[in-house]
Order: sequence, then C-alpha cells, then structure tokens
Amino acid sequence: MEELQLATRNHGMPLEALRFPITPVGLHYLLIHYDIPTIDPSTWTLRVNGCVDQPLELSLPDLQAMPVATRVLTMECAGNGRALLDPRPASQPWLVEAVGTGEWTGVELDHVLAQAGVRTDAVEVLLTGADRGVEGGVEQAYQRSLTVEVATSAGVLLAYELNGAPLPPQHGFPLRAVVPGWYGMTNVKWLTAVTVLDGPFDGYQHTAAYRFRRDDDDPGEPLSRMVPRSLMVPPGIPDFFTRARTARAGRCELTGRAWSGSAPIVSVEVSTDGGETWHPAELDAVAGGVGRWQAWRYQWDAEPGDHQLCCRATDGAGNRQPLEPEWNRGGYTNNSVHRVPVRVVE
Ligand SMILES: Nc1nc2c(c(=O)[nH]1)N[C@H]1C(S)=C(S)[C@@H](COP(=O)(O)O)O[C@H]1N2
Ligand SMILES: [Mo]
Repeated sequence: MEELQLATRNHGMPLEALRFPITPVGLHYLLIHYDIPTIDPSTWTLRVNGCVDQPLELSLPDLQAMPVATRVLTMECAGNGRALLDPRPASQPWLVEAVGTGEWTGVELDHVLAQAGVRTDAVEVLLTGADRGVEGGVEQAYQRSLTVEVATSAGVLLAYELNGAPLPPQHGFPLRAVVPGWYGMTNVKWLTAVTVLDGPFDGYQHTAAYRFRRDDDDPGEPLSRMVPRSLMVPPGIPDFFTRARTARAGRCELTGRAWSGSAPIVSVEVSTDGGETWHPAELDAVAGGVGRWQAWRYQWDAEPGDHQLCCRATDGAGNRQPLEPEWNRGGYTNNSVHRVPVRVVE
C-alpha cells in the first residue's frame, strides 16, 4: 500500500509521450517527497544569504527583471528503473518512465550569485525548498547543495517558467533550480533560499539519500549526472490490464529517445531478440546534447511470433547501458537496457 500511495502521487511519463520533443507539462514525470507547499506569490521572496558580500531578498518581479535564459533539458529521477531491481528497494516504484523534457526559462544562478558577491571562503551553495516532511525519521526541509563550481559554471537556472508558462504548483511554483545533466533530486523546487556555505553540506538528501550503496555498511558514492538511457515508444497496441502488446507483421518503425548527463549520445542500438544481436538505430538530425534527449528510429521488419525488443545508448564519454542492472540499496541509476516484449500477428 505504501508503494501504491507513492505511485499514485508521483506519476511517470507514459512512454508514448516520447514522441514529443518537449514533454507537455501534464505528461512530465513528477516526484514530490512531501506535500506541495502553499505559496503566496505576492509575499514570496528568494533569500540569497550566507557567505556573500551583500545578502539579497528577491521577489518574483525582481528575478524576472534579470537577464532571461531558456534551456531545453531532460530531467530524470535517480530512482528511475528502481522497481525492476530484485529484490525491489521499497520507495517510489518507478519502472522506466521517470523522465521528461522541459523548456525551462529563468535567470542563471551564476547571475544571482554574482549580484550577491560570493566570498572567497565559499565552498557550496545550498538550495532550500519550502516543503517539509520526515524522512528516515528526520524532520527536514527538502535541501540539496551544489559545489560553488557547479553552481556558477554548469548553466544552472533558477526557473520560473516551464514550456512558456509559469511553473505549475507541482513542478515548483514560483521558482525552482534546473541543473543541466544532473539527476532530478538536484533540481530543488519551491525555492526559498540560496545559501552560500563555507563547508560541505551534510543534510539528509546528501548523506543518507541519493548515494549508490551496495549494502548497509557501504557509505556509498553520491549521485550526480545522469548515466545514459534510451527508451522506445512501445509498438502496437496494449492489453488494458496486463499491458501485453500486439503488433501487426510487416514494416514497423521503432522510435524513441536517448540521453546522458555526461556527454552527447553517439549511438543507439536496437535488438529484436532480447539482446542477443544488436543493430544500429538512426539518430535524428536534430542533435540532443548533454542533458538533452536525442531522437532515434529503427526500421523493423516484424515477423509473426514473440519478440523482445531492446534498445541501448552509448554516450560520447564511452558510457553504454548494461544488459543487467547493478543492485543497490536505494535502487538508483538502473539504466539497464529497455526491454519491450511484443507479440507479432499476421
Ligand atoms: N523542494 C523539492 N524539490 C524537489 C523534490 C522535492 O520533493 N522537493 N523532488 C526532487 C526529485 S527526487 C526529483 S526526481 C525532481 C522531480 O521534478 P518534477 O516533479 O518537476 O519532475 O524534483 C526534485 N526537487
Ligand atoms: Mo528523484
């Protein structure tokens, strides 16, 4: 029941929505650890404080008067693929659809930090959301930090628009961070404060959550950039309850998208026999980029029978999706190849 409770609050992107280069807002995946906070935009401000020369308190119009930047970026939850691990780590039970691509508009975090003047003793930049909850027995506001280097040179946006409209409540109204190429947890929603710290942040979302830990004793490695993944639009038609798919024999174009947070995608391969043999897919002329998905297609001559379709991506840094996942306690970064069983009929 607890997994169902999370699954109904936090929805994924239906895979057929891979056809949209920019995900319509209502189809973008959603992950909200606690509750959507109530925010009155007329009194809301962003505090910029800590190790800065000039602390700031900025209203939404103040932020909107600053230089505007727009970026198309793919966002993926670090737990995407979790529920495919065995045993299944109990948490938000994502299969593979915790992803979406948005056109984010706002002001560069670097611009705001420059206005405040980051002092030389600065080490990290802490982002605090307005939402509160309890996790692992610890009451907390949702907080994540970035190194000063990432905060000032990685193209981080403080976004107030998604796809040309004000952020909707569920995606962080009135302001959220968007960090190109990083997993979803970094993109703090409902921002209330940007605090420059003179030491590393040791809050729950860094020390307990979002670490790749092989077992209970493993302190683990912090998660950062998205590892490569490709997904396909499942062909044919689904059964309502089982979602088992049936397609017609003949020429069938398989399409999908692939992304990585470290380097552009350089190849996508397709297998129609469960990963025994692989064939190159064609990458669309419109290039993706670091943290922005890339469309691909493959012409499949579908013969009657049962097939397991698979796709796998490789990025320019040489990272390729594995056939099998590596289990870990939090169920993170399972980017093993996407598998879609299909029955082909005459
Ligand atoms: N304040 C706040 N920010 C947050 C979260 C949250 O619960 N609270 N969830 C994070 C996680 S784990 C993910 S995957 C993304 C999801 O963003 P989306 O719901 O806009 O797709 O937001 C991140 N930012
Ligand atoms: Mo996430």
